[in-house]
Amino acid sequence: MQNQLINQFNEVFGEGSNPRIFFAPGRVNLIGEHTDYNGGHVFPCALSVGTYAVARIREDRNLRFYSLNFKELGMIEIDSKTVEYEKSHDWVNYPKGVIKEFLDRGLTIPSGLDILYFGNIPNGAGLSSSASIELATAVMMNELFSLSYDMLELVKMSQHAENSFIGVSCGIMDQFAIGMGKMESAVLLNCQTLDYQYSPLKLNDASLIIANTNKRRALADSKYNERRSECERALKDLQKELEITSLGELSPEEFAKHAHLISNKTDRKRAKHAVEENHRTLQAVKELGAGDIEAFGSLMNQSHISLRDDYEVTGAELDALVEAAWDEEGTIGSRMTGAGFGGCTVSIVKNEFIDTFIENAGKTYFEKTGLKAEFYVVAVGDGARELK
Ligand code: NG1
Ligand code: MG
Repeated sequence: MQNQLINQFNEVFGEGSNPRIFFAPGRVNLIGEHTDYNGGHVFPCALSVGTYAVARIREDRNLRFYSLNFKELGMIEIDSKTVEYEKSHDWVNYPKGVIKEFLDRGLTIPSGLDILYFGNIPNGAGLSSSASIELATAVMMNELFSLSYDMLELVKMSQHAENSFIGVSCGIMDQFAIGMGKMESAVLLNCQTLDYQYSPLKLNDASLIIANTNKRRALADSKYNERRSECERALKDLQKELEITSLGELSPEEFAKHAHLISNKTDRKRAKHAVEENHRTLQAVKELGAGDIEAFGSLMNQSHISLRDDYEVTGAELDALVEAAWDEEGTIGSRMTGAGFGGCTVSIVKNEFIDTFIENAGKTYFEKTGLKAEFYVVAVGDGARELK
């Protein structure tokens, strides 16, 4: 893979000194959905697929970008002193946003760069290809210009780039999982304090399977912001009597006691999900630690039901694929992952049933929706880094 990327780099940018290769994974969230921006916990892991950024220093001060995934856009060249958002630059806005973060922290780019990107994460599926591009760029800048920011700082810079440059008000989960991920582990992150702890993903004789509904998440952006506002309103109502700064601080019991303070019925349901999902996430990590995979799986199922009925972010396709998974022998748990409305599900399936799971769940899903699902047996990888 690395040699192939170098050859392709040389084809695009011309021969010269060997470029350096940086990699950032995609991520999948196992449980803790729509909790990050509510000050709750999430439990994602980094994947072995991700984004490669292959880069070489130039003699002038220009930045040249090229993606093997978007060849039709061709090469985009900008002056490193003027890094601005441009709609027509499409995917290049992600690396630009991150580079801008470095400039805003006082970096004068000492030399230009040629950068070739290649990603093997399915696009628009909720596996965070965008955060992956951001972290690959952040690590590249940090290493090439010997800037010595620590990974947590690069994570925050990438999230800030997505918020302010791209304009998506995402929580910190994606960038954190991608920057801080660890081989064979998932990470429990408190999104309010940024305290975190790794948990070995010991699934015994079972594996994680991601299934892409192949329903693009068209509505996700607007609904995402709508859910955020609903939760903010619910929090404001609760704050009339409770001294809290986020929904993540409440136990389900405390919430039940004070839920009547939330005047709007819909807001109440959204907040209920956020509080209970946060609690489920903590419980799930405990069960995993104790080796009770079945209990972990059952909490994944409950998470899906709550996202379907209370948070209302699943949609026909995600529901069909999860229900198909629930019906299969060997399924320990299954739920939607990411923002919802389309994208992927994540399941835990006993190894001996993986083949029949893929065949049968795929068939049932197709019969219900007319869409073909794609399945990936997950390899959990390390966080963003230079490949040497
Ligand atoms: P996805 O759908 O995987 O991009 C989004 C948010 C996360 C989190 C989840 C819901 C972005 C970039 N990411 O994830 O921060 O809020 O939804 O748990 O919007
Ligand atoms: Mg994204």
